[in-house]
Amino acid sequence: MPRNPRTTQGLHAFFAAHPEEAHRQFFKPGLSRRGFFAGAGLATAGGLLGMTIPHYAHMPQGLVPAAFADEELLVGKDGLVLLNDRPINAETPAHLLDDAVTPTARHFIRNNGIPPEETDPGNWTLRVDGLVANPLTLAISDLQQAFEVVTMALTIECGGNGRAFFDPPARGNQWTLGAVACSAWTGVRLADVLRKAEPAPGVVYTAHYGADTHLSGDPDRLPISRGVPIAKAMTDNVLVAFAMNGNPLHRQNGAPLRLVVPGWPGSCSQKWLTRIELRDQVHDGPKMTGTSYRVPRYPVAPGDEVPKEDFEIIERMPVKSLVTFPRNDSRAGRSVEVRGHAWSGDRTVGAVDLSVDFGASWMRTELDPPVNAGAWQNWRRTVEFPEAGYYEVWARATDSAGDMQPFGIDWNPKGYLNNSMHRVALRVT
Ligand SMILES: Nc1nc2c(c(=O)[nH]1)N[C@H]1C(S)=C(S)[C@@H](COP(=O)(O)O)O[C@H]1N2
Ligand SMILES: [Mo]
Repeated sequence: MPRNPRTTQGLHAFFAAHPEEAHRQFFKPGLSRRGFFAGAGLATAGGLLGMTIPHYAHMPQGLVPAAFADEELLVGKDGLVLLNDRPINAETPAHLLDDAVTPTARHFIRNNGIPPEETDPGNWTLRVDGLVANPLTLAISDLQQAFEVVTMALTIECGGNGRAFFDPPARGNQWTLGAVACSAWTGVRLADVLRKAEPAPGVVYTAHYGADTHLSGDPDRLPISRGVPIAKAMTDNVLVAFAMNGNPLHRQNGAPLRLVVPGWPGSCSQKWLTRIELRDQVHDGPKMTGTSYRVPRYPVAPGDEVPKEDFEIIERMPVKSLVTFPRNDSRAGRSVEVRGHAWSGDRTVGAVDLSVDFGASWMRTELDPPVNAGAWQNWRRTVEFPEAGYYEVWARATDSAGDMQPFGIDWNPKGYLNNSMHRVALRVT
């Protein structure tokens, strides 16, 4: 194998000798199509592309056409930007989050491991055990029969949404704005399920387990297992969900069963859910400890080293808003309806204000109440621009407790909780 395969030297030889590895090194996204294209002759490849490939003779065997690179990984998704293909992580551009309720095709994907292959809802069971008097093993049909089925619009935001704007940079997926969504989830209340299992006195925390596998392939390692304090788990907008926007869950969003814990880091919302354990201590599964989904308990200066024992678990997500129209760096006339969403974990948003003069003055938007607890709130305002030229639209939400979005980031080592204002560039003509 060439020592440094990331050069253009030897590409054809590398592909010929080690097609799988070559593909991983040269053209990461699209790896999963490799097998499909390997051995595809000119006619097949051309047929798939809908036209001939004039330089087919020079095309390495096994090379996935860039035209298809992200396609298979993001089947059923529309316009998502792939940040990583192993594990799959993809975010939604802000202007594609314009709908009041996020369509499944535009719900971001955040995977820590490899989703399960077997996701037949008829064969799925959820185990509820640990510190309970009445351990349960429930099929999805049992959940549907034993408990009230509810549908709620619920906001899921990744704790690392906005990490890309940290300076000095923070390691991890470089999410910009689009690791957030508010789909309509159908399922049963986690509280009802836990009550049936009869939690014993002394329960303090849940532990969530899913069927995805660790990137290492080691069956004894879990990619992620997080939990929440029992009081949060008993909140009546925490769902065990089997449908999303009226259809079965999308494979990448946890099919056939997942938790939806609105307002807290998305990592609490275990996908491919197989087990909930009740514990008499704070859960210590993978991604619960160390610096995962944790922030320093006190403000730190950018770049500061913080001792591990000074980190605490992130609970509610902070107040935030997103401008979904107009699209960043677009052109518009002198009158524009600016709109978007706002949310604040476990709270409601009291106001969203806009500035088009770099924060010198602010104007209030029309803000809807949440359709239910845990849903983001939609807002809009028609803005008249005094003359043609370059403007920036800044949006700033304030929540029911008076917390207001900052101009800049409160830096932390792992790049969590970035709720700084969204700025949208607009060229008024
Ligand atoms: N089993 C399992 N559940 C999981 C994850 C995962 O990797 N495996 N990722 C979590 C994280 S970090 C987030 S932000 C949300 C994202 O949900 P989504 O992919 O449906 O948008 O799922 C959470 N649930
Ligand atoms: Mo996340």
